[in-house]
Parts: sequence; structure tokens; C-alpha cells
Amino acid sequence: MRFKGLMSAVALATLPMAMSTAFAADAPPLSDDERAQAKQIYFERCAGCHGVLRKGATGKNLEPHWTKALADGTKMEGGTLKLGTDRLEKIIAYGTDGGMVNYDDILTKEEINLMARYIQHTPDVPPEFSLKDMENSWKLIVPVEERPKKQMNKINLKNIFAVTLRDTGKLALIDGDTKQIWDILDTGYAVHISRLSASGRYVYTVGRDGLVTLIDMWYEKPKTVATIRMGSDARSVDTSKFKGYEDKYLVGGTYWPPQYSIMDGETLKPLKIVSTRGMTVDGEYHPEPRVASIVSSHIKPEWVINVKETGMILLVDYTDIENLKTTQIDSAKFLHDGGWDASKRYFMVAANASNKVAAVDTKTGKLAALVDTAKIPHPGRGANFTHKQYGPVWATGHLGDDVVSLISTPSEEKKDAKFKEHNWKVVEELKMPGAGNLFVKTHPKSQNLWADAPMNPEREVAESVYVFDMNDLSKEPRRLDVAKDSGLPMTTAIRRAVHPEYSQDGSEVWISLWGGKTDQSAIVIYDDKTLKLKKVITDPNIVTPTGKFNVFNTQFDIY
Ligand code: DHE
Repeated sequence: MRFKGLMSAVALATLPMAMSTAFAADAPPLSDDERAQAKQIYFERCAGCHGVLRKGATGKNLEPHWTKALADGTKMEGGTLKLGTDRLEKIIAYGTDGGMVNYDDILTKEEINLMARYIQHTPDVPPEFSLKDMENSWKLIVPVEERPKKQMNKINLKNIFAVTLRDTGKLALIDGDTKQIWDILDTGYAVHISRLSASGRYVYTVGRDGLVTLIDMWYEKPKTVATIRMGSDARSVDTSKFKGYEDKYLVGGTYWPPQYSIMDGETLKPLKIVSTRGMTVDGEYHPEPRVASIVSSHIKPEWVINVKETGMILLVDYTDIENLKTTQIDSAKFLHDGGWDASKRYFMVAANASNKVAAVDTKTGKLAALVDTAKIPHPGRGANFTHKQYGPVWATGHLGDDVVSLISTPSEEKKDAKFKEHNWKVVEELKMPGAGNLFVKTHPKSQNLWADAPMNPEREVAESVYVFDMNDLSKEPRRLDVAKDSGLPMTTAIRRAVHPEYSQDGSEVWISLWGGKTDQSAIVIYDDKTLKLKKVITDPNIVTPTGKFNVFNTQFDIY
């Protein structure tokens, strides 16, 4: 199952226009206007999974050597199937068993035909993005010395939720104590994630368009104090969090160009760019190894940077960025998202299209394990709890399978030596009502494990969340119908229940009900103990909410 990417004309306006093109003469004809339109649709809907160069990652390779039918209409050459326009149209419209979702409800027939023709041509290559380009885009709106010296508001910042309003290019900051919207700020287009400074004062957000926004929460109202563009397509950021380096640096990863950038943590001044192009774990050169998840180590002054296409996990030592030391760990291709185990020593990252989870030991700087899992693991940051039989486990859901996998992780404590034999094994698979999970979540104070299923094709499943009782995992999960509980009238399109996030004290779980851009969406809040509905936030400004990041839990990696 793949995501239906979405980007607006706003984002497209920010995409570099001077793309080099080398169109195949023997591919189906395209006018200049059609080519421009197809290029836009490709970036909006397809590039996230298939890659700008169409080499394939979560999605299949879409290069002309197999998308393009031969001029005489022949569909096979040397044992290779040539797809051609008719077959491509069907795949785009109806999806495949391999995980491609249907686009017949998003694109018109004409657009589907256009895309089927476009992807038989050689891919467009966007320009590179240099340190100079970053410098030119950098806006230091308020220098550090002019910012407040103390918190100027009475808000409990630890319980603020930074909520992505995906299709509006905005971020809502919602007060978790009062459930009031504190403010809504402009950000990059389709903000992907927000992360917190080590101090808990600043929110860093990154848009799909590569724009990083630094928001200071010490003002009376939150204020954007700096912005910078890192490239034309991005998904991840984190700060330096190790003692002595707190917020000194910010690192951001881009999908295009494939590289990571180091910036000053308080001003976003660009300092260094490092390309991730190179060899895959299979020893093949890859021109587009995109930077997926990034986290800051708890036990060393290092970032863990996961490079999708090559399957390389980089441990980047930030103590001396002019003489950068990097440990490169081979894992498995198609690294995506991940989170810490309970001890915060091991980083668990999904190699999603390889159906594996890699565990990195950040103490020894080595790969601890490569665990085979069910199809397309997608943990978000995962969830940690102590399993009665197997000790500490880290959970991941799956986009491509109807289970939540529990992977046993090592315990540092001697008394738990009995669990050792289970380390790095999938010890249990909890049954979900179908595939299409994106995020799981729990909290140290909770006995519940929450799992969504927003990419499931069934409305009933996609609009609900499922809650497992960790005291008795043999019980079926309790289904909470988020769409119904929101009290909003039913819409034609499915409103997906996505991304459970705990409040600071672990007593509430917030779920986004992600409707279309013109539908009223909601944030639906449940009491974690009773699973009763507590509050629905349905302000007209809450448009297409997806990820939510509780300040305290994000700052301290609590999940
Ligand atoms: Fe995400 C995390 C990439 C589509 C919501 N997403 C991530 C991370 C990556 C990623 C690499 C890890 C960042 C980190 O931890 O540093 N996401 C991608 C894609 O490439 C993909 C498949 C397609 C695309 O074009 O972007 C994609 N993601 C989506 C969505 O459609 C989601 C559901 C809605 C949205 O807002 O775009 C979505 N992704 C999220 C969220 C997180 C995330 C909420 C953070 C989870 C967390 O709890 O940390």
C-alpha cells in the first residue's frame, strides 16, 4: 500500500523549474503543456514513493526500460514485460496487489492517460541545491539576542501539541491543558514532521518543499524566528541533543537533492551539506539515496541518519563539523521511519520495502540485528512496553499486512536475563482487522497500545483506531470509531483516523480525523484509561490534520 502524495500549486511554485529533460523520441507523444502538467502531478502524487529519478523505493521502478512499450506495440523483449499505455493506465487507475493504491478517485481519466504516457519518457532531473542556495533562502527574522530572555506566556509548554495541517502549509499549536488553539502559523508546504529543541522552547518543522521553520514558544504568542530552505523535497529534522551540544546544531535530510544539511540550531544559518549519493548495500551505485528518518543519539554526540535507497545508516559525530566523522553501517535497502527502544540505546528503523527492521546499537556503533517482519513495516516512532512473557518489546504496525509486530529488545537489567533468548525476534504478531496501519503508540503510564489503519481501503477500518490491552494481548483490540465519535456528518470521501499521540501525563490520546481539504476535519481526544471520548476539536481552521507532536513526549522521545 502506498501513500497518495499531495502537494499544491504553492509547493510547485517553489520547485526548481530549470529541470533537465531528455525525452524519449519513441515514447508516446506529449505536448509541452502536457509535459508541464504531468511533471507537476508526478511531483505531487508519485515522487514520494517512486523517487524523482523513478528508480523505485516503496513504489516500483518506473523507468522507461520497462514502462515503455516498443514502437511496434510489442510487449515483451528479452523476457522483460514492457507495460505500455493501456496497462499503465489500469495500474494507475485501479492499483495493484503489490501495494499501489488506486488513483481513479483522485485523477481524471485524462490525467491517468497523461501519466501513463509521461512515465514512458526519461525522468526529469531537478537541479542540485548548494550551500549558497541555502544561504540565499535563509531568513533570520529575529536574532537570538532580540528574543525573550524568559517565557513570556503562562502556557504549559510541555503539553502543547504541534499539529500538522497538511494541505494548508500551516502548523497549529494547541494547548493540551485547555484544548484551545494557541496559534496557527505558516510553514513549509505539507509540513511533514515537527521536532523539539533539547530545551523544549523551540519547535522545528519541515515541509515537503524543504522549508524549515523555527518557532519560538517563549513569546506571548508563538513566533517564527527563522526559516531556511534545504532543497526541494524533505521529510526530516532533529537538533543536537547531547550534553554540552544542546541545540547547537540542527540537521535536516532531503529527498531531493539526496543530502543532509547541518545548520546552526538557534538561527538556522547553513553550515555544511553532505551528499548521500553512493553505493547501496548490494554494491550498486545509486544516484538518489534519499534521507529518511533522523534522530539525535542519547548517549553520544551523534545523529542517526537513515539513507533510504542505499540502506546505509550513518552515525554522524557532530563534535567537529569541519572534520566530520561518520560511521557507516550497512543494513537493508529502503530505510524509512523508526524510533528508540525502551533503553534508548538501540534505534529501530524500518527498511520498509525490504520487510525488515534494522536495530542500530548507538553505544557500539554497530548493527545489532536485522529482523525479518511482515510486509512493509511502518512504525512511526514505534511503541515500547514490557511484555509479560518476553520482557521489553518494541512494536511496529505494517502498511502491507494485518498485524502489529512485537520485537523483543534487550534489557540492561540482570534480572531480565531470562528474556535474552528472545532478543531481536518477532515474538508476537497482534491481529489487526486489515492492512494499512501507519502509526502505533503507547506511554510508560499506560496499559494500552493504540494502532491506526488509515490506509486500509475499508471505510470502517480507516476511520477507526484499535486499542490493545497490554495486560491481555489475547483479547481482540477494542475498535473506536473516530469518525462517528467526532459527531461530524458523514462525507463521501473517507476521513482517515491517523497518528495517535499521548498528552504529557499519558492520560489522553489525541487522534487526527483527516478529511479532505474542503471537509471539516477534527482532532478527537480519548481518555486512555476508560477509552471514553473526552473532547472533539473541530475548529474550521483545523484543515487536514495529520501528525501531532506533544512537546514533552517528543522532546524526551517518550513512546
Ligand atoms: Fe511520512 C514520518 C516519509 C507519507 C505522516 N514520513 C516520516 C518519516 C519519513 C516519512 C522519512 C520519518 C521522519 C523522521 O522521523 O525523521 N511519508 C514519507 C514518505 O516518503 C511518504 C510515504 C510519501 C510522501 O510523499 O511524503 C509519506 N507521511 C505520509 C503521509 O501521507 C502522512 C500519513 C500524512 C502527512 O502528513 O503527510 C505522513 N510521516 C507522517 C508523520 C510522521 C512521518 C505524522 C511522523 C511520525 C512520528 O510520530 O514521528
